Amino acid sequence: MTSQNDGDLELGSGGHTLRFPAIWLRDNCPCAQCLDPGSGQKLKDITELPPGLAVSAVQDTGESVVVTYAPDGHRSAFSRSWLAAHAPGAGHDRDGRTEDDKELWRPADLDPAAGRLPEASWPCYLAEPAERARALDAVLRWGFVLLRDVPAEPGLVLEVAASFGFVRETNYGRLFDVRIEPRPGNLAYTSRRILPHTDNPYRDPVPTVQLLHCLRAADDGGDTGLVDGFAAARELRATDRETFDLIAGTPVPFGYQDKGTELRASQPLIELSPRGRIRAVRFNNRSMRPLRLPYAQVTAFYAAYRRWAELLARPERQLNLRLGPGDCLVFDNTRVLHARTAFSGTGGRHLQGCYADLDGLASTLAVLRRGEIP
Ligand code: OGA
Ligand code: NM2
Ligand code: ZN
Ligand code: ZN
Repeated sequence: MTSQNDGDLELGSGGHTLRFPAIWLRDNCPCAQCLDPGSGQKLKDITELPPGLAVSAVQDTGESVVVTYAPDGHRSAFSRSWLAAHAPGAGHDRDGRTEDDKELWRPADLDPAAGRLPEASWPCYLAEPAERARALDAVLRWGFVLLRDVPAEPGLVLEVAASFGFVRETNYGRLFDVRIEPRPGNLAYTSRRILPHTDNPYRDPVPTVQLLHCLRAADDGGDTGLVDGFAAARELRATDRETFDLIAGTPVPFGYQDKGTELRASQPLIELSPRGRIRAVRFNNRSMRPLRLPYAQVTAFYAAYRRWAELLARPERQLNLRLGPGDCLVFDNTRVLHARTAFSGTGGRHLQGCYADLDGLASTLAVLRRGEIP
């Protein structure tokens, strides 16, 4: 059943009524005057559409719905299935990046012994599109995937990044070597313990994907820990709303500098979407800069920061792994925090890392899925 109601279109679909405002229909008109047939891109700017549009007539042929508008008599032919799939409605405007589209976890949920660790073998990943889709889906859903059997050769990490997206080059290079350096410009390049953190909060936008590929492991230590920052943030919201609100509402300055670099960015440690949902975490004590909050707010912020840090550092939140040569971790740097234990100088521990982005990863996954039967 279709009808014109108060200048809008009403369409019966699966037992309920979908309602389409005239301006919405017109902005999405698929005719060749409104949409470039080659690129599918819009030709008309919002200011070129007549104000006060209304649906003046509707012709329903079952498969398609033809709408005529007042005041100019323009006509749009929509397929019924397109209208049903794209109808405006509450909750359909999610971007896939918030807690609403993730599986939040604790280590017990990902027990390797029970085969629940998100992992894939690199040769299978290369050979099988379905395996590639499963691995990339794991990064979006669980926040990481552990790729096994990536040859422990320098530069391979860039091939892994190129398999799903584009390397984000930074001041650290296209790739960076994580190993002990004589004059380290970053604690990464020492054998020290590094607590759970996200990388590069001093950048805006931050790299949303990080890769770490193990070429050589330490004789002792250098174990990896992963923490689901969204799961921790949800717990903070549920148990201590005041702290959560303070953390989500206070921009924190981060910085990094060396001879050729001076980076600064200021963002809250928990970032919310416009709808107030958890969308990103940033956490990196090493690179926090002096807070410039009003005096009266500083002490309260530090108390909240301590509570948030304690929650993130709880052992029961941390998934412990030991990367061996050939293991490559691909993770969501806006969600999953990573840590390493201190390590011995013997063994020549050497990781190579690089950055990339989630939008490219999601695009590669969507294209892979075009081939699948829905
Ligand atoms: C880092 C880091 C991980 C590791 O340097 O930021 O997280 O395992 N390193 O050395
Ligand atoms: N490195 C490993 O974000 C950070 O400063 C963490 C990043 C140096 C590229 C370390
Ligand atoms: Zn049109
Ligand atoms: Zn790091």
